Amino acid sequence: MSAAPLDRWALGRALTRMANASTAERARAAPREAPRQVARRIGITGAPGAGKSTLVGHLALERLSKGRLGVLAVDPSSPKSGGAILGDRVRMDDLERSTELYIRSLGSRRTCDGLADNLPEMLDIMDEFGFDEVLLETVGIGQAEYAVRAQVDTLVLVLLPDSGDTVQAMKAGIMEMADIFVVNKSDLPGAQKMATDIQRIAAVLRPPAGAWRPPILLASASQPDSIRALSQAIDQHQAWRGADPQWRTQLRAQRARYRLRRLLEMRAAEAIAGQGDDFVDLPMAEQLTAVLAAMRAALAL
Ligand SMILES: Nc1nc2c(ncn2[C@@H]2O[C@H](COP(=O)(O)OP(=O)(O)OP(=O)(O)O)[C@@H](O)[C@H]2O)c(=O)[nH]1
Ligand SMILES: [Mg+2]
Repeated sequence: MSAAPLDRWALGRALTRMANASTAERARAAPREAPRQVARRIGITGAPGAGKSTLVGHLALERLSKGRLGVLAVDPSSPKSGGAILGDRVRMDDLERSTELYIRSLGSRRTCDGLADNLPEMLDIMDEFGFDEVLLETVGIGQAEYAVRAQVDTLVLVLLPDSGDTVQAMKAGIMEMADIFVVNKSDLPGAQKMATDIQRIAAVLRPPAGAWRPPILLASASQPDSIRALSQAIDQHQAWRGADPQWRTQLRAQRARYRLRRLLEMRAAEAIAGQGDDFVDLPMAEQLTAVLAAMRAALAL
């Protein structure tokens, strides 16, 4: 547990400032050394309306005893209140009583991968404020799973009972990325069939010996046992991860690369958009020179 009390006002301000930071400001904000404390990062992703917020709310109640807990919800639509973020089935008074819980909604703005623009930096801020764990809700819109993968230690993919076609469509890519599958709303028909479908696909993938084998769980907001089982699966995955001495170093390298790539992608998009009409008629080499010059200037390099 963190000793210093949580300064919500300072945290809120730091997150807001980072949410609105320009690319150049972000470049300056990159940490030079590893933070003293790194929060466990649990990603909860899945299709719109899969019940992610409701699940995150119940998980937050279940995991509050593990220390300072942050909930960040990347909301592609409008910013919502804390209550709406956590779905409509959780008793908010239980959560709000806690001084060690912080809930925040982040708009996904202009990014196409469904993550907030400055999410890596905002997660660093959570580390600085001594969080033990961060639950990150993102809407899975294809690329989102790839983007969120680099940001979290444990990725939970939330699926619905009645989406047999979706499993076919998502195929191996996303299946290989998730650490835990949850067939949510298992009070509705078709949950077991969905779980069996995932099992079949997972069996074909054949993970190498020693690899994590993602559990396939059924969950429902109305069944507290199912939330507890999910929470335990998260703990098991965290323990498995932590047993690998190389893991933290690899994770840090992976996140650093992702951060840089994202910074360059955003700046490149801005630099291209800022070129005049005659730009498209220039030879490619000149286009590149112009774009790189604009990027250098914007990043104040
Ligand atoms: N039957 C059933 N309905 C549920 C369950 N969990 C959530 N819901 C309902 O599903 C709807 C969507 O729930 P949310 O938790 O907001 O889903 P979400 O995935 O966060 O939605 P977005 O953030 O908008 O993508 C709500 O009407 C919930 O009441 C469940 O376990 N069973
Ligand atoms: Mg939600």
